[in-house]
This record gives sequence, structure tokens and C-alpha cells, in this order.
Amino acid sequence: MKKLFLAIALCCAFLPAFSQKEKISDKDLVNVIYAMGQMYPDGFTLDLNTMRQPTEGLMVSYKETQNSFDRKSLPAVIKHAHAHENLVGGWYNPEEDRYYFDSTRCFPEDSLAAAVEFARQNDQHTVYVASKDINIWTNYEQKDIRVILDCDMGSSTDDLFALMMLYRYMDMKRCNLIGVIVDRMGKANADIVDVLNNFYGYPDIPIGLETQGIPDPHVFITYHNLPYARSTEAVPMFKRSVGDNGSYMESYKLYRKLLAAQPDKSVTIASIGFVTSLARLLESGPDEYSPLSGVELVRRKVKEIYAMGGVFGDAVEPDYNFKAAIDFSLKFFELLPKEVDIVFSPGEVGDPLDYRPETVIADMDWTDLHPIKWTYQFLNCDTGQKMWDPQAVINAVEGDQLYKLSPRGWVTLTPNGETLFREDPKGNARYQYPGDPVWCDMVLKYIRLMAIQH
Ligand SMILES: [Ca+2]
Repeated sequence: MKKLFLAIALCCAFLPAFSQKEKISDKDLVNVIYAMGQMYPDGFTLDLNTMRQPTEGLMVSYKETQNSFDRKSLPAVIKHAHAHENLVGGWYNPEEDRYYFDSTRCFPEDSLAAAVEFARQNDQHTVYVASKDINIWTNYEQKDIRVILDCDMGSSTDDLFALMMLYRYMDMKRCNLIGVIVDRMGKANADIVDVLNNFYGYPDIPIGLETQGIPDPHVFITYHNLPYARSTEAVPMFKRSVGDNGSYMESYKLYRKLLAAQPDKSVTIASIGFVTSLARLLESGPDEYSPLSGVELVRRKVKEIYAMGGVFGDAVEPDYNFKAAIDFSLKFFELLPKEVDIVFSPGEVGDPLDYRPETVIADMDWTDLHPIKWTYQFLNCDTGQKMWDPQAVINAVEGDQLYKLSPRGWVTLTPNGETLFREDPKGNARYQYPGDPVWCDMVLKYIRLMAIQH
């Protein structure tokens, strides 16, 4: 407590001095910064120009000052900060009983890809997001993750955010989205993906469309008119690569084409809609793309599947995604090779992640024209929509670091759409456990951070 008072006294003493534009000596800065380290053991950033903690910005430490600890290191840290951005950060490491200090660079919060790249170049493990008080891990292994997204675009809006996450991961060079499958029939639903591909700067990502799926599944939010939105001067609002008269490949054929061209065991599928196209892929025979059957193609090329769906634990009730297309779902569970890992993301994992419509619109105030914002401005999205689908995508790219998964086992699907889990160390299936409130808050902030990138 004595230390705390000391720190407050020092900080208060220097703020008026700053307002009078008197220069604070570096010796006094050492005392202030060291005191702040004691006040904020979890970490702080101090702007030496204003003597205040920035409330916004992506903070990354410079490599040159990374092994600076305790009071003796501060003169060099301050010198580096003066020569760069006049930002100093610090935190207390209880295991070593040491205060670490560093000179910090601040990026705008909409520049995550640049901040992450700088952090990696500077051997830093995290980017700190000042406005959200979260850390983004940056010391991930740069894996060659090739993702196919299989979505039911055009109903719930969480598909939009899942796809958005993948573009942002592409910006950070964390994955390669090699194709998008739309398993909800209707060209408009594929046109939505075409709009998003163009909006996010990836106009050439191939899109496949299901044509033999389930007829007229329920539509929760009718945003299928999004691709055809026009300004008051009748000019199309959103760019598309595939025009009104263009067409899309049959979805299971695109799966076959993409898989055939990839190295063995290299493809991750994020399935966030029905499994109609996956079932048709598994039932397919040799064609112009591969002499292999669909089952063999999946066995050989697919590394893992992350699937939004399943109900586990004490509850035994049908899952929406599997129940809605039950014949296809039963076929999928029957034919999926046992060597292919599958991680289920039950609805209860995304349930607490409530990205409110007004918050979505506010987060996208950086542009007038945004396909997701358009959806939220012109349609009622306050329908109990939660961030379910992004959980499969985030897990697919981030790996298991962010998620707590069940032990291995086997999952069988009943004709009623219930998913039954039987634990077995040799099993190919695991499922995500719901996170605690702190985890849910962090992941929602992460999704929101991706929404403001541009
Ligand atoms: Ca979905």
C-alpha cells in the first residue's frame, strides 16, 4: 500500500509539470515509471508526451529493449523511447520477481496485421489491445493451414462473421482459404460470398454451390438480397466477380477439384452449415479431377474437420445443423473415414457471445459501405443471433490453444439428429467445452477487433 501511495504521489506531482510544458528529467521519469510498474503489475503503457496511459492502440514492444528489467534498465529504455515513440510499457513477472520494462510502438487498432507482423519481427509474444484490455498471441507457429469453409450463407449472420475471420487470418498470413462451399441452395447465397470475397480483397477464392441439398430450409435472417443492393442512383453497391449471369461450380465437384490439387493430409474443413455437400462428396466416384472415390479423397487429403454442431454432455437433444438435413447428415457420419479428426463446436460454446446489432454497426462505422453492416442496418438481426460459427473457424486456425476440448471418442448420429459421444482414446472426435465468462468476453472482443480492421 505504501508503494501505491508513492506511485500516485509521483504521478500527480508530474502531471501539472507536464501541463506547464516543463521537461521532466529522465531521472524523474525513472522514478515515475518504476512506480507505475508497482501500481500496475499486470502491465501498463505510459505515453511520455502526456504522462498518461493510452486508452487506444495496439501496443508492441521493441526487440531492442526486451530484456530490460528492474530500475537499472530504465535509463536505456527511456532513451530508446525518446528516440522512437515516447511510449514505455512494463509488467511484473512474479516467477522471477522482476519488473520488465520496454520501449513500445503503438499501431492504430485497425492495423492488426501490421502490428502482428512487427511483433513477430521483434520476437514479441503478444500484441496488447489497449481499448479492449486483451492480448493477441503472436508467437504462433506459421503453419501451412489450407482451409475450405463450408457454410450455409444466407440465413444466420454468424456465417458472415466466420468468413470475415478467415479473411482477417489471411491478412495476418495465418491461413490460406482455398475455397468456400455454400451448402444452402440458391445462387443468391453464393453471390453473398462473392460480395464478401471482393469486399475483403480476395476476389479469386473459388465458390461452390449446392444444387441437390435440402429444399427450403428455414431462413432466420433474409439477407439474400445483399448482393443486389443498389444506391439511390441504381448503381450496384457491392462489387462481384461472378456477375448476374455467371454460375458456380457444383459444390461437391469443387470439393473434389480443390482436394485433388492439395498435398496429402493438408486440408482443414470448417463446416458451419449443413453437411449436404460433404455427404455428396463422400458419395462421389472418380471424375475428371481425381481417380479416387470421395471417401478415399477425403481420407487422403483432409487433415481435420471443425464442425459447428452437436449437443453433448448431459443433454440429449437434436442439433439444428444435423437435424435439418438429417439424411445427408447420417450419410456423412457413416462415410467419414475414421482416420480424419473431427472437432465439434456445440451451440452452447457460442451462446454467451452476443455481438449486439448496435455494436456491430458501431464497430463498422469506419465505412459507409460494408456488406455486414448493410445487413444489420436494413434487416432485423436482433433475433437471438450469437457468434456460433466463428468458434469452428477460430479453432481451425488457432489450433487448440484457445479452446478446451473433450477427450477423444467417437460420435454417432441418431436418426433424430442427436449426437452420441463415446469416449475412446483412439476415437477421431472431440468437442469444445464452453468457456467461462472471462474467456467468452475475450473471444467476443477478438471477433470485434477483426470487425474494425481495414
Ligand atoms: Ca451457419
